[in-house]
Amino acid sequence: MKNFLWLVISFCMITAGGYAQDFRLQPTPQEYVFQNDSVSVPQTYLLHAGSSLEGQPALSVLDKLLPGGESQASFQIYVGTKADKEVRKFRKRIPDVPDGYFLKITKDCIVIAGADKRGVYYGVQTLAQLLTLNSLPAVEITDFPDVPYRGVVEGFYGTPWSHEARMDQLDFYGKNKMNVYIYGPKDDPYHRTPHWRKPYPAQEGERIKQLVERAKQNEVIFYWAIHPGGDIHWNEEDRTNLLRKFESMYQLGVRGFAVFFDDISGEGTQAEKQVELLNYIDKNFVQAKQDVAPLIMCPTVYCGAWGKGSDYLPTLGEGLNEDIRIMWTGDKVCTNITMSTLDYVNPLLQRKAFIWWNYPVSDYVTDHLLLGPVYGNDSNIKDKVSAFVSNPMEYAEASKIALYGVADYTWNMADYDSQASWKYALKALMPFHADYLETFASHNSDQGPSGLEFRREESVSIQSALSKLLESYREEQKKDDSSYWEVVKECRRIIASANVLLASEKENPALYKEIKPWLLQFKLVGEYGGEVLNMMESFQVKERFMRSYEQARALQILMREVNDTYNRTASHPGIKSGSRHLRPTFDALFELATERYNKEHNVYLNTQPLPWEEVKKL
Ligand code: LOG
Repeated sequence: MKNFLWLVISFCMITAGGYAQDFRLQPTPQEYVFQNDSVSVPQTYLLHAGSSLEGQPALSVLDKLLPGGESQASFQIYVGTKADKEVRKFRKRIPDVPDGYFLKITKDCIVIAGADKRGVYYGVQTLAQLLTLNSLPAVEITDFPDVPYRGVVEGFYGTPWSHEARMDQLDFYGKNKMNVYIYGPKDDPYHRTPHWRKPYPAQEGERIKQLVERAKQNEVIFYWAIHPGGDIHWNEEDRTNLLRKFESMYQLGVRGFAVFFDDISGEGTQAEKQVELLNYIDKNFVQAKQDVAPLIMCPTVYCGAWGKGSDYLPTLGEGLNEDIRIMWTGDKVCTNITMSTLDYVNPLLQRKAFIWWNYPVSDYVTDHLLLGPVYGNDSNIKDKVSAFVSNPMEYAEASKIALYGVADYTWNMADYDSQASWKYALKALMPFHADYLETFASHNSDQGPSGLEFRREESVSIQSALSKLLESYREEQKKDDSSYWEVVKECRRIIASANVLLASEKENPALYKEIKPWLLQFKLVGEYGGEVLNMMESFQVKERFMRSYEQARALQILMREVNDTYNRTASHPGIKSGSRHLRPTFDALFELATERYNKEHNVYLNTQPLPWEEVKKL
């Protein structure tokens, strides 16, 4: 399929002028052929819409895109599902996969034929992307997702997303062809202990209603999750409590339900009891209602690290009704999803795992932003998973960088290119300053060391220069010049990026608000690097060296101050930036340069850099 991508890019370069190189369909379609021809966007057209689409989001989005429909026109638009006669001629071209669609654009017509309503909706979304080009290309696209359910589980600890952020996320999922959102923020008291038994207060209930409505408009299934395991009693009373809560959510419009048993101990963890309850809910609520999506459960043993060999998972696998989905985070809490974890767990679950991917969640490392590419998941697991949802950061807008990648990966694994996808994600968030955002994101992607031991690459493009510079300076007492200048340039780029992004609030105010403290820290890291590099250059010249030394010291203090001022959450408070490679290298160079200066001038300047925060004594 990659050839086609090049085709599309070169085609667009010819036809769409300056904007062209930026174009790409997201998520990457399965098959597409662009004819070297463009179609003028119809001012008026005759719409032939299948009756199965009446009142459906596909039609309202289409109408917004092309508002010129009339009863007489020479341009025709045919839209429908495979059940509709309007697209009968194209039935053979429709992929036989849920959410699939066939899209054809020619000089005199557009055809959008979906395997189902959501498929048509996705066809319209693809058309919407094509309409951003200066001229509409003639094209044939046959497209469908690799993974049937793709999306997000808002399942982290910490400040839940705001209502506005959630509304906006649902639009983002629709555009990126993700079809599931699971509501389960750990710190919503009505999701978990203490209030899971109680209905939401009226105002919050009203918001859920709005979310359900917005999800519908975006062809997203809105799941609401309950987390009763912290204090559930396995008796009639609590079973009724749970069903009553579900009923109250049903009344608010919710048509997807989940029950989470993660991170609990004691009575709630018993597999047999969980099975009994879930099968009961499945029979008496989910099946009985008839318009509710399959039940999802998160087990207590939700990853390989939690008790391999126990009979917990086989009990679920054997006992749970066939249609109940079971979540799984992989071999560990936070890790990439591999074929081997699925080979292990699917037979135990007696079904395909419903993947809960713990990335870019940062609740275990809240002083870090995770803005890097989505990579590391096996590309051959599409047939082994029933769904793949990502658990994000409490920063909704910043999480879109990863979610864009997840949308792309889960749609088309074989063609997924993590770097390319990441760059387009950055463009989607900040079209005018994507390069600056890239510099920032590339240095703010690793979690740092943590109990969960999940790490991400960081500062990739400058890593080898950093280590070469440090090695040469340490071993040979002489710095490697070309790496030195490369790092100098990178420090300048860091400062410039931080400045530009700090001055670009309006381009993406939500993102700005979330990342601002890290931008302040990032700028200081760049400035600190610059001063340390000056120190290396000037250790023989007292005055010059001292000026940089004092600056570097001041910047160490300022970095600590930013860390001490912002984001004072209970666990891992503060703000870290460039912590995997930049800061450690600059600290090591600071030490070496000061040692060298001390030797040269026979003085005793403090060689020890001030760490991010006071090191706690044990
Ligand atoms: C929690 C989740 C949390 C994540 C990362 C699951 C199934 N549950 O260790 O709420 O966001 O880890 O800290 C979890 O992952 N438990």
